[in-house]
Amino acid sequence: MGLKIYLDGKLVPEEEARVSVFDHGLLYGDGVFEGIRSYNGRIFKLDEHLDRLYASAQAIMLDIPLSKEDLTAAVINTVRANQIRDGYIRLVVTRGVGDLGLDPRKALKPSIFIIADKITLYPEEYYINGLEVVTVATRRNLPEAINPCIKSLNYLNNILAKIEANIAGVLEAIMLNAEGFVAECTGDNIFIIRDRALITPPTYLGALEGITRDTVMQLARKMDYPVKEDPFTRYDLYTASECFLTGTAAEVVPVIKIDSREIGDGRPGPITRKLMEAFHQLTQTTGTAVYYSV
Ligand code: PXG
Repeated sequence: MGLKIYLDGKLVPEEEARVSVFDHGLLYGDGVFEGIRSYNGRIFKLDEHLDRLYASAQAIMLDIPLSKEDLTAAVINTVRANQIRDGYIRLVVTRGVGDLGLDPRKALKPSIFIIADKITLYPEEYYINGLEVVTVATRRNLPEAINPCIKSLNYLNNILAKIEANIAGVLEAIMLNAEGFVAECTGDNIFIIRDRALITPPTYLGALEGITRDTVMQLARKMDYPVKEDPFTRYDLYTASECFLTGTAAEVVPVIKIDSREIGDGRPGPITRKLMEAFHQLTQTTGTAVYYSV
């Protein structure tokens, strides 16, 4: 499609944007990434995404070879070079080229690439009618093994859960942690609503600190809904009055059926719909400007 890709300091045509078969990002999933949206010529929550990227890199002892300032400029330039207004940005930092052993010390220079592309939106019907999801057998990674707060390139845990969702014929899977508490979905955080209060699992149970999750919590507090980060189980899912998922790609999407149980009255709930609208407003009015006149 003729995209220009940022690769290690240069914008190159997509046909030339290649990484080595010896890159440890490919060989071992050794690297970190972010998925970011731009709306109407502005990059949404860019600062927060970059902070999380550096935190993930810090946790795996990966030195990102660019300052936050320079990386910010690289993201903005890539979006601008591709003339994207409403788009999806994938920012990836790999351990770089090493040898066939997994020792990261052999990979001397991390590689950075940025893809800015048009976004494929989820079908409108899911936002209007809500989503059906299932809980799956694959448990979310133990925080003591690979902490789900690290947004690493190693997504096999999530992919195994996604395969279970595919087999069940639904779009998302709810993953529990090893103790049976609800953790998150394969690429989304989860919220339930009970007695007007939003409840989402604390990240220490095994969830990414989602930027959409944080944004929705802030919006809900402003709208005077109580917000709690509390452990909950499948029982709490089934008996919630509302349920929704959050993520950069999905935004805020209502859930109306879980493991064949109808949630609430089986339609997107009123608080979920208010939050969807508030989130939409925020995406249209805030963010880092890419173009000189937005
Ligand atoms: N949990 C996980 C495991 C994620 O990967 C989220 C929650 C939501 O976080 P944000 O910050 O986006 O609100 C994510 C991020 C995809 C896709 O193709 C989705 C994500 C990442 C990469 C790809 O659906 N979601």
